[in-house]
Amino acid sequence: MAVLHNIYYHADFFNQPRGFNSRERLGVSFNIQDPTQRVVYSKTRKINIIFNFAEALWYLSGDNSLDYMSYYNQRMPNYSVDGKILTGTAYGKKIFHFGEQQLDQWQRVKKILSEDPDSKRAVMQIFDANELTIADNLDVSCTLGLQFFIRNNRLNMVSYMRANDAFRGIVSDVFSFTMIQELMARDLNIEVGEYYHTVGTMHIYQTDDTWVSHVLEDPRSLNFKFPMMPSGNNWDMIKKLMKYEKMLRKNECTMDWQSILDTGLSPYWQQILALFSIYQMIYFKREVDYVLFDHLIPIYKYFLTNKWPQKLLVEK
Ligand code: 5HM
Repeated sequence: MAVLHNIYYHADFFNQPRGFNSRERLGVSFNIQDPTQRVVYSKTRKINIIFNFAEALWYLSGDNSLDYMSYYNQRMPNYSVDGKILTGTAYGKKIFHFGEQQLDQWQRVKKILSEDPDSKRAVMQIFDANELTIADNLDVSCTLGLQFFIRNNRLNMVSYMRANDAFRGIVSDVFSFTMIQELMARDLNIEVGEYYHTVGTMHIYQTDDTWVSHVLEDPRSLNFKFPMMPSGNNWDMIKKLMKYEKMLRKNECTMDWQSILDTGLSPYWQQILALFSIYQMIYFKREVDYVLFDHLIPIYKYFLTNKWPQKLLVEK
């Protein structure tokens, strides 16, 4: 919210990159002391917590398919040239299968930090120079890379972006990047440190101006604690969650609370699966299973009722 305020009221430039009117500041950075607390609580800037988890999971899957993301966001096909894959935005593909050699940068970073905890080489490169050689590329990575630092025995992370939308993109980018940071910290068995966000151009599109001014006037009163990922290696849980997420998305199964308990996922990951199951009901326009909804932790109930009041604020 502070960044949004800063760009909206103190922009240095008003311009039209690719024809879109916007206001911007250059060389913007901020840090978040506790990156496990990665969400914005605003009645007017409603976050879609299900999209946020889905996008983070999509990155962790290393996948670049459009059908995954367009299930969670109908605007996604606008960014795909061939209607099948996403190129720039598919950060997971870059992290886990970079370039022709299909480099697994996740394992590389872990290895570098295990061998030299003070290293300043633990970088995951995301932007690829080839992206700019494609004429009229609809989807050029906005993120250049992520860098990890173990300092005082905690895992800090810096993200580098060429461009970030201070109203829209920032919300999901901070969410996914700090999830990546938290998961890497769990992998390395150390505490999460600080998160640093650094951006070439931070901007707001003129078409969002009215909405942005409402959001900035809106007092924030709520303050939940965002749940923390369990300690230890979470990859078995994540792989299992991905399997069920895919079945729900393809409409190959439905899941009530008991079937979610039966998966053997730990409570943190069960909650996320419950969110995906509720999203399936919303997407396929089925009645919401309120027994399942009731098992969600209060923070997730809050996000869902704020985002989909017509669906979720009905008499039971
Ligand atoms: O013209 P350009 O390629 O920079 O347009 C992409 C727009 O999406 C920019 O406003 C950029 O800031 C925003 N964006 C973002 O904020 C895009 C992505 C996808 O890589 C992202 N965050 N993750």
